[in-house]
Amino acid sequence: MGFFEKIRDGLKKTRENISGQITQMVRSFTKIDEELFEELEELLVMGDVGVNTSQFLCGELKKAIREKGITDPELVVGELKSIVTQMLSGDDSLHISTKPSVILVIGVNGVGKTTTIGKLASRLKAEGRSVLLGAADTFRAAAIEQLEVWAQRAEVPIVKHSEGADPAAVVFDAISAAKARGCDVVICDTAGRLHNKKNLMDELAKISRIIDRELPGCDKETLLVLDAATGQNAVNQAREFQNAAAITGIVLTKLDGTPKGGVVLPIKQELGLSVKFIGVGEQLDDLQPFDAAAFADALFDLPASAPQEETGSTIFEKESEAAAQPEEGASPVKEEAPSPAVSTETPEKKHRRFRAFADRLMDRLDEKEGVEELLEELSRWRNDNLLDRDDQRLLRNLLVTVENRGAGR
Ligand SMILES: Nc1nc2c(ncn2[C@@H]2O[C@H](COP(=O)(O)OP(=O)(O)OP(=O)(O)O)[C@@H](O)[C@H]2O)c(=O)[nH]1
Ligand SMILES: [Mg+2]
Repeated sequence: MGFFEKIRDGLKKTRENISGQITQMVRSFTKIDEELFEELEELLVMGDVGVNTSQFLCGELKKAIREKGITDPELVVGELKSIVTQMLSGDDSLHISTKPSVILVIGVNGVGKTTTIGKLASRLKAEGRSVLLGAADTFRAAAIEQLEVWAQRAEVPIVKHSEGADPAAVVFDAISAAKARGCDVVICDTAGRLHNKKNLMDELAKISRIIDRELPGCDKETLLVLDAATGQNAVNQAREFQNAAAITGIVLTKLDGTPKGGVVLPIKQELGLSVKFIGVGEQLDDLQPFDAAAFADALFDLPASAPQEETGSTIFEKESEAAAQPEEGASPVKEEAPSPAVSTETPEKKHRRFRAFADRLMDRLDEKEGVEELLEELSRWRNDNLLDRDDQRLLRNLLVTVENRGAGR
């Protein structure tokens, strides 16, 4: 699979969640008006873009549409795409030119730090750099063993101590070994315990002091790894880590399989941090350097430079067509094409549609089956501020029931 295909494939769910919904929404409008912008903002917020960034995007979009005199709603998505591309552009390359340079990989438990290090080592090695790993997550023995497995896969040396050792001492030894062997890059794993603990800050500060003392003036990258599937929570994690370390870039993992990839936008816009790599799978070659234009292309449709599909239409168009003309035997959920974003809907019709949804959800909860697929729709209803009072009460009950039965996220 090529570079574009990998990203496009990895962003499939996010694309369906954001641009798929937006395209469907703008098609229900015949002119560009305030209501369209309101619905757009709502869809962006639901696509994990965050309130502030969604407002910012809509503001920029309004400006562009006014300046260019655009009146056709179908052109809105293209404009949005260019604003997103511009917003995501910036310095996304690794600065590792001194020999050796150091990459510290930080982040909370389970976000994909160790996996990312394995993939990154393999990538840098393929580029002709000599890499050495430092197992500075000494919190548990399994962490060291896991990094060893990745070192073998990437075919790079590793420096390790035993469980419970001082992480800064591991970094010291890794730097000494890299100097002795003439390595280009040292990549250090770190423990992923709670990010708001003072001991983590102290540990990172101590590691930084060792690096500065042993390699004064070296290029140092501190990459914060965030799990895209945690959505807005990833933004909060980044905020807290910004207080603990001088982050130079983000690695956003697990973009494959989550519809929450829109979180890349607030990370850039609200925190001013560049995403340098994205993780789109668990294999050695599933780490991609971040490219704003390619990302926006994959998020909105096919890249202009990529070969066209056999039919000549884009995947994106195919998806929209499929949504417009449900196949025979398609699931009942799809046939109803639920979208609170139908601008011409009367309150009575909305009420009926919501009640039908509530019935369906209760049935699934009773059967303990297929609830997951309805959660997205539930969150759309939660953001619908046009429900009447009774429906709002029912919605609150539904949310509590979902929570109590452990069906929520
Ligand atoms: N699908 C997918 N899975 C990933 C990706 N990156 C990491 N994972 C998986 O996420 C899980 C956790 O990854 P680790 O690399 O162990 O995470 P960590 O941050 O080192 O975790 P701790 O050492 O426990 O703090 C593993 O099962 C990985 O295979 C990715 O981009 N996509
Ligand atoms: Mg780890």
